[in-house]
Amino acid sequence: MVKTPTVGQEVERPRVVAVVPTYNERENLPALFEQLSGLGVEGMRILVVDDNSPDGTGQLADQLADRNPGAIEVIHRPGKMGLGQAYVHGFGRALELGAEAVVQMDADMSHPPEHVPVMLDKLRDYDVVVGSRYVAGGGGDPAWSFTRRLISRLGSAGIRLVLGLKVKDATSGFKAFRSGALEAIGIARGAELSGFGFQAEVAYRCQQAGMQVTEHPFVFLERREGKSKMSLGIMAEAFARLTLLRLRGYRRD
Ligand SMILES: Nc1nc2c(ncn2[C@@H]2O[C@H](COP(=O)(O)OP(=O)(O)O)[C@@H](O)[C@H]2O)c(=O)[nH]1
Ligand SMILES: [Mg+2]
Repeated sequence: MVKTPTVGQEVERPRVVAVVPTYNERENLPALFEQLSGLGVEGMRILVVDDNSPDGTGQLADQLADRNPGAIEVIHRPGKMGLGQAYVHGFGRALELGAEAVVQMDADMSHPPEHVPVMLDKLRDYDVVVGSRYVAGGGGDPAWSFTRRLISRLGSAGIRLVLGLKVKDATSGFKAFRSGALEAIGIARGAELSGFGFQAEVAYRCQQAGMQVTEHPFVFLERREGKSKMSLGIMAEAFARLTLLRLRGYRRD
């Protein structure tokens, strides 16, 4: 931890910020916090971005923050504004805090925390490390049905085609960034897509900005607690919007 003196107080500058958006993740947050803080990553702060979860996740996060000063910080937003916007908000704060690296992960334990140290190590050689189900050693939840697998594969393949994306796991929301990469894509100015489309948009913007991107294999685990917020409507909208994003990208080239 680097201590940065400010007027009248000392603010600790975290080296790594793990941004975790939450909406009704009461059952998952304590375990995630415990696992992440048990990794021994030096100077890591967990930044919870809660959208006023009706189940009280925000208050629970506050309690964790009170008990563990400096290890966890909570952004409270007034209502549900979508996962993409929550990440934009959290990334902006992480850059403001002066972190060297930023980790992006969901609160529902789908992204196994034990991969975080390796992903951070790989940032020595790359600007962005994408946790990937579709490189050797990675995979979908073993409990997924054939249909679920097919949808995931086709979705990713379709998005890669639409965007001309080199990353194989186009919709992965498990990533590590050098802060410079988030600055290079101007993330603080916002994102066009939400939901899983946001993940593809960020991967595309990193590629367009000439960032060095690698994929790190992991096995995605479906949430055991709480409910998923994915829907067919979200999927269709994401495809339409990503197509527009690509067309605009062409025009700029
Ligand atoms: N702050 C915030 N977090 C959200 C919102 N929607 C989803 N999340 C969180 O984003 C992560 C991924 O959501 P999830 O429903 O698991 O998506 P799925 O894995 O694609 O089914 C979880 O940590 C959710 O709690 C939202 O509107 N606001
Ligand atoms: Mg999930």
